[in-house]
Amino acid sequence: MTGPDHIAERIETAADALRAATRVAVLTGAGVSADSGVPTFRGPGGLWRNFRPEDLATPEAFERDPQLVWEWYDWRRQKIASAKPNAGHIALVELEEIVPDLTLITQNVDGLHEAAGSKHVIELHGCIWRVRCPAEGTVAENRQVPLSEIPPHCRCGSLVRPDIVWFGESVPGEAIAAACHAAEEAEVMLVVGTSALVYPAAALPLLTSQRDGAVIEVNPEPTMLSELTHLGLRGRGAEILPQLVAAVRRE
Ligand code: BJW
Repeated sequence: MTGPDHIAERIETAADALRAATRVAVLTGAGVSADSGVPTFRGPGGLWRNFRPEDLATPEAFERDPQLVWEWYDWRRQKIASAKPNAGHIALVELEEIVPDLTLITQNVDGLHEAAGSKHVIELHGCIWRVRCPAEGTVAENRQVPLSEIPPHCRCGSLVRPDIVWFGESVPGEAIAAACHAAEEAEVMLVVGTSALVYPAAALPLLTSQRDGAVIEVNPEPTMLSELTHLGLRGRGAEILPQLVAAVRRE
C-alpha cells in the first residue's frame, strides 16, 4: 500500500484495501469513545493523569480498598450511562454490514459498540455493566446507576467485583484466542483510538502484519504502532471513520 500525503487520498487508499478484503479485524481503544465524552486513559484529561492505576485497577487495590475501587467505577458508570455511540461507532456497524467477515476486537469496557449495533464484538478487557462474584464464580449484568450499595454484594453475601480485566490479570482465554485468530486471518486490520501500550491487545496488529495483512491506523496522534502501520489516517474516529465507510461504499 502506498502512502499518499493528502488525507482524502489516504482514505481512498484505505477504502480500496477494505473493499478488496474478505476478512477484516478492527481493534479499538478508548479513543473511539472519546467523541462520546468518555475519558481516555493516557492522553490529556485521561483517567491515568488523575488516578493511579495501581490504586484502582489491580486485584491488590480491590483487596485493599473495595469501597474506593467501587466508588471510582460507580463514577465511571454514571459518565458512561449518559454517553451515546458516536459517528465512529456507527460507521463500524456499517462496515460490518459491507465486509463479509468482520471481527471487532475492543479494549473498551463501555459497551458502546454493542449499543451502536455491532454484532461480532470481542471484549478483551470485560464490561463495566457486569459484576463477578469470585465466591460463586458467577457473572451477572448490573446496570444500576448510581449503585444503591457500595461496595455491592452478591445474593450469596460475598463482595462482587467489576467484570473487568485489571493489570496483572489475564485476558479471558476464549477472548484472546478468538482475537488472535481474527488478527491472524485478517487481510486488513483497522486500529482505532488506542495508544497500543497495553498487552496482549497491542500485539494483535503484529499478528496481522506478520501474515502480510495491512494495518491501518485511525488516531489523531502517532502511537507505538505507527511504525508498523501501512497507512495512518490522522484524525478523530468520529470524523475519519464515516468518511472511510462512505468511500468503501462508493466503489
Ligand atoms: C483518539 C481520539 C479520537 C484520542 N479518535 N482516537 C509486556 C508484554 C506483555 C504484558 C506486559 C508487558 N509489560 C507489562 C505487561 C502487563 C500489562 C501491560 O500491558 N502493561 C503496560 C502498561 C506496559 N498487561 C496486563 O496486565 C494485561 N494482562 C496480562 O498481560 O496478563 C498476563 C499476565 C498475567 C499476570 C501477570 C502479568 C501478566 C491486562 C491489561 C488490562 C488493562 N486494563 C485496563 C484497565 C481496565 C480498567 C477499566 O477500564 O476500568 O484497560 S488499562 C487501560 O488501558 C484500559 C484500556 O482498555 C487499556 C488500553 O488503553 P487504550 O484504549 O489504548 O487508551 P489510551 O488512553 O491509552 O489511548 C487512547 C488513544 O486514543 C490515544 O492514542 C489517543 O491519541 C487516541 N484518541 N482521542 C481516535 N477522538
